Amino acid sequence: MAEHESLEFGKADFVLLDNVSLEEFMANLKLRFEKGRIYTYIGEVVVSVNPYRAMNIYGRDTIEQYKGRELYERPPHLFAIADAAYKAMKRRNKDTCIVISGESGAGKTEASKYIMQYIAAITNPSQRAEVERVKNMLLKSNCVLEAFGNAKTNRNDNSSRFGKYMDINFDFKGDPIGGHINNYLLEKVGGGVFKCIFQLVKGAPDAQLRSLHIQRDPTAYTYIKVGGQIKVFADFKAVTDAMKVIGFTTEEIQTVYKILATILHLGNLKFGSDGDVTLIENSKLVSVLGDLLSTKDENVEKALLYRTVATGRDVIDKQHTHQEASYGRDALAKAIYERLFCWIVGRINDIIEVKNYDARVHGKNTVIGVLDIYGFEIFQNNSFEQFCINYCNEKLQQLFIQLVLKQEQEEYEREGIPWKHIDYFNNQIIVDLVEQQHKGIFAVLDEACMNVGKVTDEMFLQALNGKLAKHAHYTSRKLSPTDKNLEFDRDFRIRHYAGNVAYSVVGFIDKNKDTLFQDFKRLLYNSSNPVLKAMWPEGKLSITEVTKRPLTAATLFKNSMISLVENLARKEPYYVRCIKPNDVKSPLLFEHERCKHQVEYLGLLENVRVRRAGFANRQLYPRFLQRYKMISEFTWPNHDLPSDKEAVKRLLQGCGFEHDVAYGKTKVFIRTPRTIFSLEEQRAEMVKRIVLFLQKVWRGTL
Ligand code: AOV
Ligand code: MG
Repeated sequence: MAEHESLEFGKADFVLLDNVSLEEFMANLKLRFEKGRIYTYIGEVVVSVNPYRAMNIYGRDTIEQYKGRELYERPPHLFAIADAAYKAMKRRNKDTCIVISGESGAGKTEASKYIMQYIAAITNPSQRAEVERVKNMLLKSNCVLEAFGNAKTNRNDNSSRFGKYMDINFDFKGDPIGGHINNYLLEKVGGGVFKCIFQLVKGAPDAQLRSLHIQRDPTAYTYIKVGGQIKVFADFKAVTDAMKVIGFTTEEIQTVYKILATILHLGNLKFGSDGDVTLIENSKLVSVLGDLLSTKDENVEKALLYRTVATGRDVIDKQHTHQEASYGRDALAKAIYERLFCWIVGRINDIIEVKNYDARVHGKNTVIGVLDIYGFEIFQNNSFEQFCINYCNEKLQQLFIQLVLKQEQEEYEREGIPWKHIDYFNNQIIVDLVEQQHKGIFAVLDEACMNVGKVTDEMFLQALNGKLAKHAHYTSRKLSPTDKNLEFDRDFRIRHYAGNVAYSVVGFIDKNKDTLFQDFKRLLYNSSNPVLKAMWPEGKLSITEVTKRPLTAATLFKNSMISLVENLARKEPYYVRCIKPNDVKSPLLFEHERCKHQVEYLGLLENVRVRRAGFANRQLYPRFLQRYKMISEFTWPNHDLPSDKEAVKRLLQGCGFEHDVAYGKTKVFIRTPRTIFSLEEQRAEMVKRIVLFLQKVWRGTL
């Protein structure tokens, strides 16, 4: 425990609670929040409560306090976790990752920024110019991603609408040399609500707005109204400058803003009809779009009103109905925003990826990954997006179980260490329910989407009911007609590890399919703007050449989650669990029920139990000796005991740590981190003495 923190602030580590009960846990969490102690440990996990006020705990002086220190030497802090992940990487050559989870508005993105700032501050002591450049680009890329990926929602004024995993690569000196970003599921909301749109309309210079045919009045745009209250978050100029620093060309930056303008204009397009003919009412906008997209006006008009269909050997232009045209327009706006975002991430990756690093010369390049991803979402109305997000959280929980709970228990069993079995809920069954081949929910959905236009959301629900009727974690109104919590016929319900969530099937099929007419893809591909053209390579294909169905949103998401989890599983994980204290962004209010619910679904209590039953540290006997043999006369320089295990026993007895350790078949297990710190200190002391001694020998003064 962090020793110099007085108990009036509560227990700095939940492991130290007198009784592990939900009541005590909550009391400690509340006490600490009220005393302004927003961080608390569970062993090496940081539990964080959003303070909703500026805290004076992230400055240079605080960074200095945590730099190079062991976790337990200072009060709980994100910096301590960042330092632990960094040290593990540097000392032991391990790839590490920091997984930040929690619900919307709980403080994940802020935490990830502080962690990045900390890492930036403690690296590159020799101020190498190249490393400074890389660091600056990594920080700037955050600014750009926030502008394009964050939006105001009713839960969070600065809500990340995409999950982000960022790898930072380090060289053998432990300095950043590059990075890579993965983004997950940008919600298809059309772009109108994203920060960058407001920044453009409110902050761009007059001349630029004129060239984009945009008025300074946000209320003039249909799509913006969707976003509700308008508030400018950050500066248009700051984001544009950040793009320049990262290395976007002028042409690229201009194209980015042209695309945003295109989206705004699309929203204002109105369709009308004249008899059987669908037409565009405000046809002036067509030439604006033609200008922005660098293509002929008639191409724009045609793509908006017709689609090319192949009937047998013939190819014909089929006119959209009024409704189809509106649908196509909205799908286009969403698709180009999504594509723009992915393109921006891709461009940043091109620029920040590690180049010219020769592992044979410099040794392995190691990685710290930071995952900032949406936590569990349970809304009034839950749709496809919530379904994906909650599936993602099931996957992360499964990883957590594997790494922390299961692995621990299995290792103790293997090593023959007495172990009190901890009961925990293994959520693999829910993961399977969603992702299993052929009978999982995603598979059923994909199958429904194969039959374009023929299968409705309701039919999809029927198919689910048919396949999953017996599944313990699945139900629906049809299957449980008397269940009062299932209000609507169109709902199905999953019993997640975090609680029950009812999802409305409305929109599932649509959101899962690639709904963009091929005509739009061709339109964009045929633009004479090379940047835009490069974003839409599949527009190259003509209607008769389009044979392969693009992967569905569900499949893409599933694949990206599976590879994310595989990637994380190869790394040594550190966790930050964020809690949102109330729904009104108040710095004073600790809403007991809201917090309790989060503590439960984050599995924090189970985490404490395992931690208390477990051991903080374990090492193979030979490894242990190699590191600490100099602190005991029995083992230095070599021991003559029958085995390394015996030698380690003798060493630890000598130090008086007998009570704090257990001896497994191949490894020694150490219960509290303090024992390790003490061993480290003694070792450092001995190493210093040995070096002095050798220096004297060499100098001949001994
Ligand atoms: P999120 O990332 O977890 O939500 P944020 O990190 O954006 O949440 O935090 C929401 C807001 O809470 C911020 O804009 C700050 O006003 C405040 N806040 C969070 N952490 C701190 C802190 N350490 N100190 C001061 N204020 C803080 V979402 O992206 O919606 O899931 O999709
Ligand atoms: Mg966020």
